[in-house]
Amino acid sequence: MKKHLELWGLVTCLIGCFLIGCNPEESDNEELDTTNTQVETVYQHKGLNRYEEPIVLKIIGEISDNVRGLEDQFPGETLRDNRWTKLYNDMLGIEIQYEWIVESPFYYQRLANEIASGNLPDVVKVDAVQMRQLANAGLIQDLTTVFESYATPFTKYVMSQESIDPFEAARMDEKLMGIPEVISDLDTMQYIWIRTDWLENLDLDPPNTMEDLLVISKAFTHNDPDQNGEDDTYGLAVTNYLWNNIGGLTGFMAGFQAYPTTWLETKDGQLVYGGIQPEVKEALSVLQDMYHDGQIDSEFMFKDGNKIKEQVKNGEIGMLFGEQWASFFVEDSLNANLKADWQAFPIVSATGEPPKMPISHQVDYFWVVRADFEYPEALVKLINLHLEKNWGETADYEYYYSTPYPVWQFSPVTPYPVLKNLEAYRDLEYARQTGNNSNLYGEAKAIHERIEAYLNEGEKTGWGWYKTYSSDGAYSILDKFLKNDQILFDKFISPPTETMIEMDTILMNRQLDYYQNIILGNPTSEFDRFVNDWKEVGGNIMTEEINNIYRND
Ligand SMILES: [Ca+2]
Repeated sequence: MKKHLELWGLVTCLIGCFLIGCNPEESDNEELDTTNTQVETVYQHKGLNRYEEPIVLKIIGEISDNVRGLEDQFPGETLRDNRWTKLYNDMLGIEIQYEWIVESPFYYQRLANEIASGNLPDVVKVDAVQMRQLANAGLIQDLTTVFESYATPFTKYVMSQESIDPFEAARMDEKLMGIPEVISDLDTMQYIWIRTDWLENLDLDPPNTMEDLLVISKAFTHNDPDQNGEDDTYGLAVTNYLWNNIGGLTGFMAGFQAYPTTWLETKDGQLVYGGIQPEVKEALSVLQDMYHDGQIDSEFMFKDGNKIKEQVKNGEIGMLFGEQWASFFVEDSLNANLKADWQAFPIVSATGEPPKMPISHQVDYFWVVRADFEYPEALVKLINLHLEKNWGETADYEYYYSTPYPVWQFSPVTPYPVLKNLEAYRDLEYARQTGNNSNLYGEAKAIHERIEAYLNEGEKTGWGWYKTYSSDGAYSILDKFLKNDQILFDKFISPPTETMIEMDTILMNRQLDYYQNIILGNPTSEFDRFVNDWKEVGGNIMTEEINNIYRND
């Protein structure tokens, strides 16, 4: 891990030096020379070579309001035809053709139907279960050699930044059956986001322990934290789905050493499921008390993320657990109330031990290639060029990634360096400590400018960036958790086992039902019933399968 971080520093330096080399104040000739040399070196790799005879690559796509917004923003560009498809065509000789594009909510259903009827495009993104089914049916090809020989050093480097090897989840019988879509697992770290103006109104300090947190939750519920004389606030927001990235309970339960969706290693080297461990029962019992006391909305079972967002905006919520981008989730409350303010705080412990945040590996989707597609390396070339043009030596970040409109969403493949946000924070922090901003570039520079606009000109859109990236923002907490070894990584990485494919959804739903009902007031002894249920309905077999894989690795 540490080695990776150091290496990344080197890469950022390379990019920085290159950008300085391109300073428009230098003479045209010099600029041309530098650029040409860079382009030659980078693009000599066969993973970035252009097909002599351009090829067609058929894919499928989904369209959302985000993408439609981009199409409005950039007349002449559409999901089918834009700066990215043009780049892939010009530089690689790959013509992207969408077989179909549907609205996001219908995408996965349509995809499932197409797979069921055997219609596969040349390249497609699927989930782990679909990948296994397609591989078993012989419909997708082994990418082991293709990736090994066509991925550029930069691509390989970026894909090794995860704390685990993301390719492990894509390997079946030693064959690489898909290219994992690597998502940052550290970005899923949870924080306690608290209305600090309410803390001030009630003369309370931020929480250091779970006990403090429970006092705050109670006070936010019963002591009129918004000082409007009405009983109209909740201590803690909880969404109906208990594992949401905002409004979920993963960060709360971690304080009790309860890790309900994580596979944990016992002292004797066995993997056990966190969801059936007794610590969860204790956490649920505390949540039940909070619910009974009115600190959690009596209608939380009907509240999804959007409804919670509305409650936050209306000033009903004083505290929630959420990821680093929760700043952008809560910022609406500032429009409704000029005094409203929020801050991210570290999760707290009920046990006296420093809390550990459980983090699962974020490899949910995989790019696969149809068995009889002639150019499997084309997928790797797209990935190479996407990374290179955004973060590589020849990056053009403000044209291809963020203008500041998120034009990267025009690209059919969107890999990114998983540590980029944390690194941006570290670069910003270094600049703040040294008072020297001249080394900020690309993403860190853009964030710096947004924060400055907020601090100096009161530009509201900079507030969220400030709360996430400032010296006491969310990433400062992540940085400390990493340094203090307070991250607990999920031990299960492999593709889903046979029983998992069959039973995982059923077991997860059952777990959610039991947990919700206990919070709503069912006796906590129901937890023991759940544990037996879980074991009998497939959990025991699943645990056995997982331990077999774990032992063999
Ligand atoms: Ca009130």
